[in-house]
Amino acid sequence: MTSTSDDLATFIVVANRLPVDRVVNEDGSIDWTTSPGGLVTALEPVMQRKGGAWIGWHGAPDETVEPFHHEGYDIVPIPLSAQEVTEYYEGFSNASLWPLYHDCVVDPEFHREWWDSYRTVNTRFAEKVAKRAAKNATVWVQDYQLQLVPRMLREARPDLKIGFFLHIPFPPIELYQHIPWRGELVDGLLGADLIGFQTPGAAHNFARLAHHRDGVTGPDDSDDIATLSDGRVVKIKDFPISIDARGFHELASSPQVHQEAEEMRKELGNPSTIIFGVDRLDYTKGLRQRIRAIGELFDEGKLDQDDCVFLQLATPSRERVEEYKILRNDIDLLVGRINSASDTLARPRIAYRHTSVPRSTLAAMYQIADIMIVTPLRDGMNLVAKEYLACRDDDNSALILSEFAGAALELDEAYMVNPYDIDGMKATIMKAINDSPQARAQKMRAMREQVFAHTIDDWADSFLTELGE
Ligand code: ADQ
Repeated sequence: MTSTSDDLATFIVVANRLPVDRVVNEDGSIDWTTSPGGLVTALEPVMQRKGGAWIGWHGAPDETVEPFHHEGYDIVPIPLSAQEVTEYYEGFSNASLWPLYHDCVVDPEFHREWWDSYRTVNTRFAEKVAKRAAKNATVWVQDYQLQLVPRMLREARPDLKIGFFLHIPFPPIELYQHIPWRGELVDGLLGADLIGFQTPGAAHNFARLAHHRDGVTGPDDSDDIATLSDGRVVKIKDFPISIDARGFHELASSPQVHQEAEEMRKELGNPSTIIFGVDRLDYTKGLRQRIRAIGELFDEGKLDQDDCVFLQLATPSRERVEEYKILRNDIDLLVGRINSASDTLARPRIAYRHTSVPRSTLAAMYQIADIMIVTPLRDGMNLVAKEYLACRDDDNSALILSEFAGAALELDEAYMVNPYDIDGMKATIMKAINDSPQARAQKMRAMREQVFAHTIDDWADSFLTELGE
């Protein structure tokens, strides 16, 4: 591990979490491995290509970790106290902002001490970046946990080029106005030179809000530029995120993954149809509705359990936040109830695993998935849908996708569902299973083309070019 504590960087990514998890080996030595999750999957290849520094929390409360070098770039850990994890991270970020930005699919809670903690932690991040950034460096701030950082940084270091990208949706103004500290959050973002969103709708929602701030002119419908009272210009635009499509495809094509897929299919009893879902265990992902719909199809005999299995993988997520505990229990109960209604001992209707898996195992699961089901109630983008397409070679497969995922705009050939409409979802699942091979193939080809034509590198390049990197 090389210390990099004095190095200045010309390119910096700032995110709540570092892209690495600490692993303590049996002999007590420490290794850092790449952590799972959408944001890391998206940005790791960019960092490996560009170098520089990634500033973020290392995941252990009340601990200070020295900076180190990893896979071609510097890792700069920011400490958080246990109380800050509770208030800034689990509280304001994940129990206030996260539900509100996802259309209030559960009620957001607001507490003044959570907000104070959010501000304190954002200040710490901004101070660290201000220290590590070389003159005129480019700083790319990520996501909803750090919305105050652009403005704080602008005040400390006007020489920097500052970009901000929001990975989750941005809600309509009518919901946003509920936040007691809404003005400060918007001003925080307006400290950036460029603010990126997943979809034009999200960019438009933010632009409408910005327009209402004192001294801000524009943007109007024909314009994505806000001009502040000091004459500074802020660009507001959509940059739909994507994946390393070729990387996923190569992985999925390897003999090891093929073999793992074959063994998995056998373990599941060689059914003729495998329906597959994989998500962080999050209430925005629509798991309750999806499982209910598939359970009913089994009950009604439309899906035959001698011939069909639903494989659902859920990654543990935010396990100390109340709504996530409730969700975990609900899903356990729901799956248990559906499986216990089975009239055979042979195999369950739903093979459910609450775990994270290596990327190669995930690629094998994409390989055996005849039907991929992605049904969030609201999602910024959704990388799983794109990963599935990149991993498939044969066209005899189908993607079922929620119209409320950002990805639905680009993947409009998918079997589209409204996840709140259980009957509609059931009908679409049956259509995806029973459609002609030609109809399925035509859809798969069109969507695969889209995913290979707009990769993660294109996303990063277009954002950074717009920022003037
Ligand atoms: P997430 O909400 O985490 O991302 P998503 O875009 O689907 O959602 O990304 C999840 C990532 O985690 C995928 O790369 C997937 O392969 C991986 N993953 C999921 N379950 C796993 C498991 N059990 N084991 C291993 N890996 C697993 C947030 C936003 C999204 C946005 C991304 C990127 O909520 O809307 O698409 O950021 O901007």
